[in-house]
Amino acid sequence: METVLIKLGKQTVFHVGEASEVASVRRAGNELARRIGFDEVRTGEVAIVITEAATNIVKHAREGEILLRTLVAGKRAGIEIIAIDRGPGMANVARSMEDGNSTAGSYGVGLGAIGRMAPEFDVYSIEGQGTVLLMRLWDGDASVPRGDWRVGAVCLPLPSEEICGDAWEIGDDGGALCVAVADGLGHGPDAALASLPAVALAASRPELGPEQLLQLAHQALRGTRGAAMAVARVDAEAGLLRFAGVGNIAACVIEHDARRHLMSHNGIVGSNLRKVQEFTHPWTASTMLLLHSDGIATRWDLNTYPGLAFRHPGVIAAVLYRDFARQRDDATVLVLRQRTA
Ligand SMILES: [Mn+2]
Repeated sequence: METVLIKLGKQTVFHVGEASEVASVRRAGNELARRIGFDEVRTGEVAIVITEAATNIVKHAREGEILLRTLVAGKRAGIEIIAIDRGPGMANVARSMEDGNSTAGSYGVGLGAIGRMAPEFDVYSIEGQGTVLLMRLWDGDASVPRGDWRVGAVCLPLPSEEICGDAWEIGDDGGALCVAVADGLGHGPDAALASLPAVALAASRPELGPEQLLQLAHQALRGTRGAAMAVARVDAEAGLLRFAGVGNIAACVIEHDARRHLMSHNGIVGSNLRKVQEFTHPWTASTMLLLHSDGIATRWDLNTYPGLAFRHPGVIAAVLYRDFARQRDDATVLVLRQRTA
């Protein structure tokens, strides 16, 4: 049986702007790989992928970020590496990746190596706007665990904080997915004390609908600072999405180039729940669900990024984080769609 849902672990961010920072993110990747039981060969590949991606950033974009997290798919463990920069980008990614075509010292030299090491690799690059790379490496044989869903997420604390006050979770009740994003009031550890238990309910009680989950979270969060929270239930077989939100979590469904906003009511889960209202929306194999906290500005438009909607959801999340994070708050972007091929 194939794994339905690939679990994404907590993310860490590394600034990359000089050789010593390339070395520290490589060390962190090494430690992560060993901790989750990668063998020596795979650990070495993680180090090469991180080094190439980070070196590209330093050489061509001057600075950027690398995001690391662990992955779990059934009995298999993996590592996700996302590289983000606002550098010169590439005019033609496919051509840049062919080793024979990359001029010595160009971005493409590193990409060729990364493509050979990472069985899952996606790129979004626009000339003059920068590049986002997503790589996933897995333990065991060369096969790649394939879920029925493709999930991408960035969830990071504001730059001065260690602990993220935003949280997200996906639960699976065997038929439908239950997706929750919460933003604890303010930021830091006390915000996390509200957001973490709120989204944990999506994983522990995925069979509940959005409205019930918000009511349950409201009870669970009494005595905490409270949180903004949005819950979506996606039933692919029934072709239906149910949604309810309280407070400032932006949510929308994107179908081809049309974006439909999903409405939340004002209030604070845990202290002031005036109204919870469920909305429904048709769901098709090409629908994309996108949720983000208010650490991301709302003025983004996927249509201004040619081809981005076709990239891996993790690449989409990283591009929006790069270009719209407000920097003064924790930031979360969650993107979900069905695997079609
Ligand atoms: Mn916030």
